[in-house]
Amino acid sequence: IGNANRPDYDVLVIGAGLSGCYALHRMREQKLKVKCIEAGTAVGGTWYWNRYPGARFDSESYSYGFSWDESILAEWDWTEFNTRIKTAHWLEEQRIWQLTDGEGKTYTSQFLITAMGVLSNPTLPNVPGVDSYQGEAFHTARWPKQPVSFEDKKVGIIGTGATAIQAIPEIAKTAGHLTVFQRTPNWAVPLHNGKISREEMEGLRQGYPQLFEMLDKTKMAFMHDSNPDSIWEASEEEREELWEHLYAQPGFGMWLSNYKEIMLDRDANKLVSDFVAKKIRQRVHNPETAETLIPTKHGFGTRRVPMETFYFEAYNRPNVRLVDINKTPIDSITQHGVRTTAEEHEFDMLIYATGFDAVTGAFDAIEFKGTGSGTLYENWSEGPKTYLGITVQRMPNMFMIMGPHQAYGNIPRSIQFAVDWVSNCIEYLRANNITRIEAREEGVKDWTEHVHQISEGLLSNEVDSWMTGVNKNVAGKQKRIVARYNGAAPEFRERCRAVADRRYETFSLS
Ligand code: NA7
Repeated sequence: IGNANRPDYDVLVIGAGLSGCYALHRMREQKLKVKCIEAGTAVGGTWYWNRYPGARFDSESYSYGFSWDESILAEWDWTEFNTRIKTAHWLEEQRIWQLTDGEGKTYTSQFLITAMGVLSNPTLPNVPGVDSYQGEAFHTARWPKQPVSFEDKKVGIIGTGATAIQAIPEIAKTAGHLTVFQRTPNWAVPLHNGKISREEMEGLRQGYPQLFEMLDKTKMAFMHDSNPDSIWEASEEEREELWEHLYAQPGFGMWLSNYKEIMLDRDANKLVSDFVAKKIRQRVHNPETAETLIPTKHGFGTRRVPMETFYFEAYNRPNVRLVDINKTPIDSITQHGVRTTAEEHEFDMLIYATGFDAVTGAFDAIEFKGTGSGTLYENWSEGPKTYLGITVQRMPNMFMIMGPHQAYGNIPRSIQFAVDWVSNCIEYLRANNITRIEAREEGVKDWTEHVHQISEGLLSNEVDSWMTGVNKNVAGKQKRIVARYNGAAPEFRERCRAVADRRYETFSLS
């Protein structure tokens, strides 16, 4: 452990996605000795791993970004990649973090920043035989770098979440045949993305300051703000008019700018769900297929709304077939394809769009040990407990970027705030010779209660999805939790800023 208990680094950052890159940039600005460790062979995180056909932002690209200078990315030499951290242990006596990678190499630092992403641990379906399939097989989040051809191939895809909904129309364009295995249909609405002309781009460039200022004020940090209007004060015509308008908007408008009751009131939610169901029926020619694509067990917006580009029209193609695996469940994956209770499907290629062990999954994959007994995994067995979504009791000097209980929404905007907050905190600690910071028990209790309290009444709490921490493929992830901060992003930021303004006195500092 270096000389005289001096750690190798001031700061270690796990992950070189958007969070890690910005954290690295900020730490270097502060002249700290920092190392960023990444499991992939290049930077990018989510955007490095998810290179499946059709992968794109589900929002206005120009709003989904950082507002700091990106020149760092052009000049920095990335060397230490392909390294997956296995353990992270706090050594109390020396006040340092010691990390070990898959090869047994250790790294030490005074501070640890986790920048591991919200959706970074892909999961395969828990059906027998996944290993026995002999054809080409890919998880969408582990898509190969070399081009993949679907030409004349019989392709199967399992899953109909946001990823599959982007990929299916693209794959269907060239595949010989595509079979989609659907367990839960989703309430997808049109993305309406299009090319940005030179003139438009010029206008956007001029307007960046105003754009970022506006994004700082909206509830989820997107361009679509919440709508104060009540559905019960609107006539049927007015409702239809608003919904037609939102359905024709790019981005998350239909979800985020809808009537204020739709995420809380079952009757209100039913009305908007009926509207979206009507659209699906209009767009899908085969009435039976249309009904199979309409969710019946959860209402519109109660899961992350997938944004689609001619997704429903893909089912009008003669080369696309939808299989409802509620009716005919998957028995097993075989050498040649997928066996359901009704038939054996043979494929040249099998695609798993089966999602992630989200939010806490990246933490579970590393043995985090702080002070006291037990690992972080054990201490979060009943759901995460955090202070501000950034720190954890008994994990001194550790900061989480996009950890549980943080405001997500427009993720790059949220990352930028969290990294700035953490950087400012580290700067303050160093300037004041504080070598140890830890969340206090009461702080964690109050924050966790606050996070639970602001989530009360949301219809999304009653639905299984990654947003409620459920992944049926992962042992111990069957129970719903409050995984993220469900309040408004400006309120989240205000609460974090207040703690900084009070010189972090709500932490224990020494
Ligand atoms: P999601 O949204 O978690 O979707 C995963 C899909 O895979 C979903 O349709 C699942 O059905 C399905 N799935 C998972 N396991 C199985 C098994 N065992 N059998 C059949 N079907 C299965 O992940 P995505 O990658 O699409 O999107 C993740 C987020 O990335 C998204 O919300 C955006 O924020 C970006 P289920 O719904 O569980 O019945």
